[in-house]
Amino acid sequence: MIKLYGLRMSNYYSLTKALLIEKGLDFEEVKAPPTQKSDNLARTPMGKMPSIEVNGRFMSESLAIFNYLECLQPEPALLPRDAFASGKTLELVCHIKLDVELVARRFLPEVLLKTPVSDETKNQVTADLKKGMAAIERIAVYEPYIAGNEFTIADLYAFYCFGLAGQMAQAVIGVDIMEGQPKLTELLGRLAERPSIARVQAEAAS
Ligand SMILES: N[C@@H](CCC(=O)N[C@@H](CS)C(=O)NCC(=O)O)C(=O)O
Repeated sequence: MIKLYGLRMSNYYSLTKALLIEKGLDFEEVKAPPTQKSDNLARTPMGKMPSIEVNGRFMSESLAIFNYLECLQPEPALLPRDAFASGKTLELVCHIKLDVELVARRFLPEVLLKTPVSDETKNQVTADLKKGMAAIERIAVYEPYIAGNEFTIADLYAFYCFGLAGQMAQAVIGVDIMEGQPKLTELLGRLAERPSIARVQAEAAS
């Protein structure tokens, strides 16, 4: 059985758990905080969460784990069959991860540890977030899912990345990244009701 390492408070752990549920795969959750201890580094070379263990072998990075699970359990498919549409779906994932979530993550020290970030960081993150959100608006489809007419891995990244980025931007700079994004707001509300995501949220709160 697949073991999922990490903590339920993590957005990427939650995403990977929702993915395992979507794929209908059996898995076991193992509590493992992000540390630089050797046992954790053996599972995940940057010490981050999540990671998985399969028959004594380890893998980190949610997108790599997604690729593995998609090959292991092709149905239900979380990428479109059409080659170009599949690439476009992963293009969206990259922009959500790199140009929104990772940008807003620079506010984490202030939000989690109460260590204020500098005004320079605030200004840079404000500008970069605006650019990232505009980039996504240019390529998001919303018909009715973010990459087209099927639920895909990009919807999971949208749910778990925009949620965290939005909370951090609101807390540190008072910016609502969802302002002027009615389709994205509607999508995130709809995704919250999806059984996989609802279960992950409920279990994280318990
Ligand atoms: N690119 C990684 C990001 C994982 C990540 O940022 N995990 C956070 C928790 S959500 C973490 O472990 N942070 C602790 C650290 O950076 O040391 C993925 O997609 O899995």
